[in-house]
Amino acid sequence: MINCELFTCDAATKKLYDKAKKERIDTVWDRALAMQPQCGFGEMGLCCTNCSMGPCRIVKVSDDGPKAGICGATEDTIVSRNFARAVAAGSAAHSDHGRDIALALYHATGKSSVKDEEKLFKIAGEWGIKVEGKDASRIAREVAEKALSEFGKIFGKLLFLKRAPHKRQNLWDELGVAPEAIDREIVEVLHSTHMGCDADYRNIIRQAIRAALSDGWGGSMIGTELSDVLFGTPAPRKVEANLGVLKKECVNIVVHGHEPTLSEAIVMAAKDSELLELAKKQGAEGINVVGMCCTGNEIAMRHGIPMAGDFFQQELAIVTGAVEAMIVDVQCIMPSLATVAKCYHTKLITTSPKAKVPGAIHIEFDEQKGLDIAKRIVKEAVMNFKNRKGEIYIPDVKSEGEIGYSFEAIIKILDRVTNSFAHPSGTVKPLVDAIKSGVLRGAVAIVGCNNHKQPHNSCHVTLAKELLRRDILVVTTGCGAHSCIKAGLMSKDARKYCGKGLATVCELLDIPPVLHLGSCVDISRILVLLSEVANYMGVDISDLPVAAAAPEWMSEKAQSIGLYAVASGIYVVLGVSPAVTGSENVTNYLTKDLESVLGGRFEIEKDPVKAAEKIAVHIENKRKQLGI
Ligand code: SF4
Ligand code: MSK
Repeated sequence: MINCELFTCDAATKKLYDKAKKERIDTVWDRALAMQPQCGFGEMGLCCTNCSMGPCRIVKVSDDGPKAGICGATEDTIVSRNFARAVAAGSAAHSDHGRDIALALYHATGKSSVKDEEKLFKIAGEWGIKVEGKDASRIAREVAEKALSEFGKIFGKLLFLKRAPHKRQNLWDELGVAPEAIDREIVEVLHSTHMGCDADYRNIIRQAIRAALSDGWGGSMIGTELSDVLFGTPAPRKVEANLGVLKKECVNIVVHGHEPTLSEAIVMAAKDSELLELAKKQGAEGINVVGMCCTGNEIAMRHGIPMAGDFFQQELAIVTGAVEAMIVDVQCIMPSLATVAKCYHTKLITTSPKAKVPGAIHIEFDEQKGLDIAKRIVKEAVMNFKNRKGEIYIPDVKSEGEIGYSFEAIIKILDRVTNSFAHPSGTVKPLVDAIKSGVLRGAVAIVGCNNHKQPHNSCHVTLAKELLRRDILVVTTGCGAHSCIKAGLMSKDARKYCGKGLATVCELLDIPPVLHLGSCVDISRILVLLSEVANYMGVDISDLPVAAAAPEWMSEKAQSIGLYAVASGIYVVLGVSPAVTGSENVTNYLTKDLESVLGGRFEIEKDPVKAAEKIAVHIENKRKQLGI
């Protein structure tokens, strides 16, 4: 059995892991232990299954054994192909999310279906869509059409690339990595890495970069921006977090996955008076909707719905015995949920034709009948309340934090300071001033998942605290955000972890030192913020004293994010190595050589304290180069 003291720093996780063991439920940690030792070929990226002559694997640990695949593919070719395919899959996931949001906007009718008209008009302006004489719903449809054409247009580059600093755009053009159509970039990775096609690792990574950029500056950005148009641009608000947000006396519904279309409808349905009445008739005090993983971020930011937990807590939510339904859509949904749910009364409800799980109930979601379907799903949960069995245990562990710092919200906060000094509003000037003066040394994005190869939550939290004490502001998304809010880092009280400079900035702006920017697709908000700062300073993103870190990442999406961040000029520290170490050339290319090409590079550092040290050195170097 696992000593969970060593595997997580989160109190609720420890308590529920103990319950799971008592009830003989296997969790992600138990399966990881059973998996040891993991395949060394796979871990180094040296196994190829791209054709049926394989699988082929390259032996590195001794002089004996194959040094090339049956077709003659070298370790460089095999490793880079595997990496590129992972990036393409990650880009596909984010981008398909973006496409679904664009489709939802396209089908949305009526004026009330647009929650942020200002953003709608802004995007329309950026994309050359005339707005005069048209109502919001017509403009929304035209914006949605244009967004949808970004996936398959025949000619021209992605429209959102224009948001990047000019120097960055020119560099992408020079290098031939400016993406054209999102689907095409992903298809080209799959084609060029097909058996007997591209064998040059640099060229394979070049195409992977195009696919990754089409995620960050394409699919993800469309996902974020059009979600804001449809559901509202987040603004700061307080929420509670961790599994202690479940309520014993209520019907508990956990919404888990990524796309806000489903979760928005569930949040609305749970307020329906008939369903509330029905819940009371079943003996419940009410209906308690909580969010998990990125869905948790989405509905927390827009509705103040509690953030129940991160990727590694999904099974444990069911282990409480208090969850009537776990409703999922796409991405990061462990298939094990069906097995765990069977041991309790929980109904696992899948909703996307792209993500069905054997053993789950499937109720397909359709945005056009969104509320009706959501009510049906919520009713399933309500009627399940009386079926609770066994011990109900909700750990009394939760924290509170401030979330919802969209780019627009940050600008509004900066305006408060700007206005008090009678400077022009709507700019990042106060932020730039703080960086230039050195009160703030720089900023780091801590993003990504959980991974059994790293202690759960503690890498995110340790890294964040190490940065804060060095006067480095932290922004966060995804499951990194869950870690930080659970550890209390999104409360104003967390200023106690900051150096003097950062504490002063936080006090002046009345913000916590770790800013929540949203879900995984919302890393595009960070790209927008960095571009704005770089443009204001007249430099490129790669010149800024900033970095990114994914200390506990696991998904293919994280590999795409990492690569688009590097290609945008950012130093990216990974706590878990991607499967590239089987090729010295590919590893060196990603962790060293790319810096001279793109201004960004990967660093692999498992230890969060050492990662913080490396990031601080990088930030100070950038400051020196800027002469500040
Ligand atoms: Fe082996 Fe080459 Fe086929 Fe890969 S593509 S499985 S290396 S023969
Ligand atoms: S949900 S991709 S585990 S951050 Fe976006 Fe969390 Fe990673 Fe999924």
